[in-house]
Amino acid sequence: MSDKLKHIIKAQRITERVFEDLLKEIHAGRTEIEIRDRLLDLAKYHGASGHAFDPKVGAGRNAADPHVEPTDRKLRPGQLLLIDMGATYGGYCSDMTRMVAIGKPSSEARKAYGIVLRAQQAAIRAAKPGLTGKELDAVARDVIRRAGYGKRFIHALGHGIGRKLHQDPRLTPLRKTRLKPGDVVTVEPGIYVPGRFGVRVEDMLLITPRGNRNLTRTPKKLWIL
Ligand SMILES: [Mn+2]
Repeated sequence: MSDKLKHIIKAQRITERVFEDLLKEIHAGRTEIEIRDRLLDLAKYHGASGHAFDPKVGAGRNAADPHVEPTDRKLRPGQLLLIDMGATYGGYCSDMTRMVAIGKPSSEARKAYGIVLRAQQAAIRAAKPGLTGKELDAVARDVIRRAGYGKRFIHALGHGIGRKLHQDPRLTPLRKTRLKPGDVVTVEPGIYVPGRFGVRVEDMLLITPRGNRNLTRTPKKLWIL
C-alpha cells in the first residue's frame, strides 16, 4: 500500500473516531460553534496532525449554504445538522460529511436525505477507471434531477483528495479527466433548500483496477438524537 493511501486511511479512521465520540455529545440546546470546538479537540485527542479544513457544522436553514459557517445558535428539535469534517495525518487529508437529526425531522427533510443517499450510492456503484469526472457527476445528478431536486444540487459531485483537500480529478460537469486506479476521490451529492435545510453525504473512494473501494466506514443512517 502506498504511503499516500496509508495516510489518507489513517486520517479517515481518526475522523471516524471523532464523529463517533461527537455523536454522544450532540443534543438540543448546544450551539453549532460548541460542536465545532469539541470536534477540533477530539481530533487532537485521537491523534490528528491537523485539520484538512475548518469543519462545517450547520443546523436547519444554516446548512442550506454548502459552505456553512457554525454560529452560536442553539440546536432545536426537528433540525437536521450537517457535519463536514476532515483530519490530516502525515501530510494527507480526509473528508467526510454526515447528517444528524435533532429529534424527528420533517418528512421533506427525510425525503431529501433518502434522495441524496440514493444518488451517492448510484455514484459509488458506478465509480471505476476510465470514467470521466463529468460522467460520474452525471450519475448522481440524474438521480437528484429525476426526484425533482435538480436545481437544489448546487455544487460538484466531488474532488480528488490527497496532500491537498481539493485536487484533480474533479468530479464536475466541467471536467473530462478520466479516473484511474490509485485516485482517491470524494463523492458528496447534496440537496439545499433555502430557508429550510441542507443535506449532504460524503465518502472517500479509492479507485481500483476494476472499480472502487469505499475508504469511509461510518454508517450512513440518519442519526436521530
Ligand atoms: Mn469534500
